[in-house]
Amino acid sequence: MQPHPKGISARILLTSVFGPYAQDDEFGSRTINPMELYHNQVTRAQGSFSLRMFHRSWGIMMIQANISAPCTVLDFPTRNTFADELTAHAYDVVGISSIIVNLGKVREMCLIIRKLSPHSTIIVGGHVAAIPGLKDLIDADHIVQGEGISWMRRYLGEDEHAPIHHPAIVSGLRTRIMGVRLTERKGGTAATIIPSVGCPMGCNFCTTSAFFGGKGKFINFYQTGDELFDVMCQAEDKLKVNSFFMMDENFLLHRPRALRLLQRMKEAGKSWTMAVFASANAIHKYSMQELVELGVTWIWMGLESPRSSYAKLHGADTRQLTHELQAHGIRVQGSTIIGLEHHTPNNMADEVGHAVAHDTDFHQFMLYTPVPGTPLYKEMSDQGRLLRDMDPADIHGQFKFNFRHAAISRDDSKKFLDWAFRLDFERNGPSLYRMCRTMLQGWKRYKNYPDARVRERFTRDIQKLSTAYSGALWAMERQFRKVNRDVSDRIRSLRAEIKREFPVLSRITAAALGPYLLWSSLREERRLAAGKTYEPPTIIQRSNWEYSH
Ligand code: B12
Ligand code: SF4
Repeated sequence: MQPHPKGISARILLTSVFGPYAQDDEFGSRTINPMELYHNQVTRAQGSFSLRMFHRSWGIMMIQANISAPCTVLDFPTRNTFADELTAHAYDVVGISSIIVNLGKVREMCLIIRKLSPHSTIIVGGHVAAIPGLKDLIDADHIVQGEGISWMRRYLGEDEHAPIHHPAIVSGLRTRIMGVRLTERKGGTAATIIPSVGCPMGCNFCTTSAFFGGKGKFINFYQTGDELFDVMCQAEDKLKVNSFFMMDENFLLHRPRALRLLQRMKEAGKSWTMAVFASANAIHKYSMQELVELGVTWIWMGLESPRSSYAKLHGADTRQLTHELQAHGIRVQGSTIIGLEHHTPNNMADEVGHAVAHDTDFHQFMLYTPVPGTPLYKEMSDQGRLLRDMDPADIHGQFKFNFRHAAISRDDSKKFLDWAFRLDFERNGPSLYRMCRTMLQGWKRYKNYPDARVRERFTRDIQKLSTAYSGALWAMERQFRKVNRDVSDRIRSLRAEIKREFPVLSRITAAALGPYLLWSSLREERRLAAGKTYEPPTIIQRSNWEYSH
């Protein structure tokens, strides 16, 4: 790669792909593939109880924060705002960030750039770069595979090994649940921290692991607990937060770093909380006390199947582990793959039943999906089992298989997937209820804990439970009577337990807020039935800009 002749004087536009996203169109948007984490792949069958929120495009935010050139990040543009931005400023470089599903949009954006800003150099990065032969499918000048900060620094003639500066990132925006959009106040939403990219476990289907080096490899932005502590202090200061979404594929795998972070938190009296991704084998490296003191409140954990052979599950009874974590107030988000090699129409009921029996707080189901760059993709390709002529826009794990499964048809793959979501919802109830149940367990266990940091964070949680969440539970109990009487009864007994702990407050808020939330969630059900979808707002952020004119 030849560095850009203008170096850090080059004017850079970094953009995500254009929306709207949650609708079917010729560029690859799909109604079932909205730009939302929970509603896309976790709570999507939960109707008005689904947790709705958007997440910024962190990859380009990280790149922007680590280059000295004048740079604009354009997040969630429409085709028009993208065209306007291109023509309003003479960009030397336009970088597009995309994943594989959005290939059609990248192709279109390259065409738009060539037309409206012909002198711009086009760089395409993110997971889309793993598509074999991509350079022949789009009109770009550079296709960047893997880590982009160091690439962009090299391209602009900067020191690629300089320390990584972490931007202040609010983890989610425009959160909605039960038909109500939550107010966005400073400090109200967790900060996202990205300690590393990739995962050394190298599960055969895992695209993030493969993209950043595969088995045994990953890229650490922050090696030590001390560095991480400093980054978190900065976010705490700028965003006034005490909760963090640790965007690291396997945060707990790096035990010395996590324990050093804990030590620093203790010394500084930080009552922080953390949502983390971790594999079962990594969680087992910690005692419950360590996790609780570290502030872990939410763990995203792969459950796959008791019969799968993934190293990350070795020695793990994931059901027992889930219940133990919940008993310590840690919300568990399980993740289960539908369509593993050993799955058949005959054993799917047992396999999904096993997943649902975990009774996690949240549960993601995802189709087994060979994606370019992964060992699974190579294996399927070598065996001639990949389906030809599939639109990449439909390969996102929430539609149908993109390969020939030994025992399950393509159409049935979707039926099993949809059924898994439904069963989890009907048997276990809304995730919001399950989360409340775990929070109460945590509070009861830790309200008198000797470490004040821990008591403080459980108190913060319980304040929500004794107020707003009490109203939500009141409404859920009523609304769920039609779906599953047993779940409705369980919600009622949770409410009774909360009332015993907070007799006055919970009663008042349930009475004041409950009927409103019942009404708003029924209204939301009607809107959803009429096809209502949600889109993220377009966001523009400029850096080093004053020097660029
Ligand atoms: C946050 C997130 C989302 C957000 C979207 C945020 C957004 N604004 O786009 C939400 C929740 C909405 C989402 C949705 C989906 N996602 Co998603 N998502 C992630 C997640 C968890 C984190 C992404 C992230 O910020 N990582 C940290 C940053 C630093 O890494 P990065 O983005 O890869 O960026 C680095 C490099 O890729 C590169 N780079 C990135 N962009 C650019 C641009 C340029 C110019 C250059 C030079 C370099 C470069 O440099 C960056 C720094 O090193 C990843 C998993 C993961 N751990 O990465 C999945 C992931 C990206 N999502 C994925 C998928 C499949 C989806 C969905 C289809 C849902 C699904 N069924 O799984 C939908 C698609 C929605 C849509 N309509 O587009 C896959 C992509 C697979 C693939 N090979 O394409 C991933 C990898 C998860 C996985 N393991 O399967 N997602
Ligand atoms: S443990 Fe999770 S993040 Fe790591 S390789 Fe396996 S699936 Fe990917």
